[in-house]
Amino acid sequence: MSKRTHIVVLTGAGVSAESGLDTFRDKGGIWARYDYRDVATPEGFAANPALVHEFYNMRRTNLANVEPNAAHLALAALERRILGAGGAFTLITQNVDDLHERAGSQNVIHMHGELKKARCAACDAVHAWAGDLSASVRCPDCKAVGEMRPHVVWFGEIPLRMEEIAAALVSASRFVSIGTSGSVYPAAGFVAEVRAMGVPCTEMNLEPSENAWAFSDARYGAAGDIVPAWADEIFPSTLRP
Ligand code: BJW
Repeated sequence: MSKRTHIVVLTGAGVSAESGLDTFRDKGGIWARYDYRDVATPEGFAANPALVHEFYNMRRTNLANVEPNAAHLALAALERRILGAGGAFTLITQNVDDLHERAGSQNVIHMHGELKKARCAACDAVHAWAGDLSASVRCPDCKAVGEMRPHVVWFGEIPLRMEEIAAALVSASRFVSIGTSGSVYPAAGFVAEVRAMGVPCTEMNLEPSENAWAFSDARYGAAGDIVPAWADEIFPSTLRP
């Protein structure tokens, strides 16, 4: 393993599908049941905060009843092996669940936020949040009532930690996208940025994504099958304790 090895992984909802969390755009997915304008835009939240709180409360509750799957575990094991060999590993996720952390991943960039955090729109403080949110909740910091919102990135808002992501992308020696439809920007544009620097880019998904053309190679199948197999190829015996 060369010291210059830096694997940058981008994950989307498909990596958590086998854990039992719904994806957004698959048949019967979240956007088949909810209009994204109602629950995933600042305008939707302003118009009907109770609906948005109910949507995220339900997803926070669901999260307590699921476990990381073989893909999450393989990524955490691969990170340990690569760091142990002196390489670098960056895991960027669009997911708001905490399954990568629960699988043991050490450094996860949640570019679309985290279900288990809440943010005060009045003072901007971010708090760990395990229970329900509602319009009557008080900010633990500034004590404002009705200002707490899910710490997630809605359409029209700027994703989080973009400077760290940009730095990771320019130093990547391989980019791997797992379980994302490639339909939401800026995440969907990462592959083109990295490919333009001549870096190999691999797509792993159930089916070709909307930006499949931009990758140098692809593996199609369930993340729980193809991610552990790939991790073991990159670093033989990754999955042995
Ligand atoms: C499996 C599997 C298994 C299933 N194994 N695979 C026109 C052109 C370009 C851009 C725009 C435009 N108009 C507006 C925009 C910008 C907009 C955007 O991209 N819109 C598009 C819809 C066109 N983007 C934004 O507004 C973003 N902000 C922004 O651009 O700010 C400007 C800016 C950026 C940077 C610098 C400066 C300025 C914000 C986007 C926020 C997205 N928020 C959401 C909801 C909030 C979080 C939450 O509630 O969870 O994030 S939307 C939703 O989509 C969620 C996801 O993170 C995101 C991506 O979805 P993902 O993960 O790809 O899921 P799916 O369901 O789409 O795909 C799952 C895939 O898995 C499928 O392909 C399956 O096949 C596969 N799969 N089972 C492997 N077992």
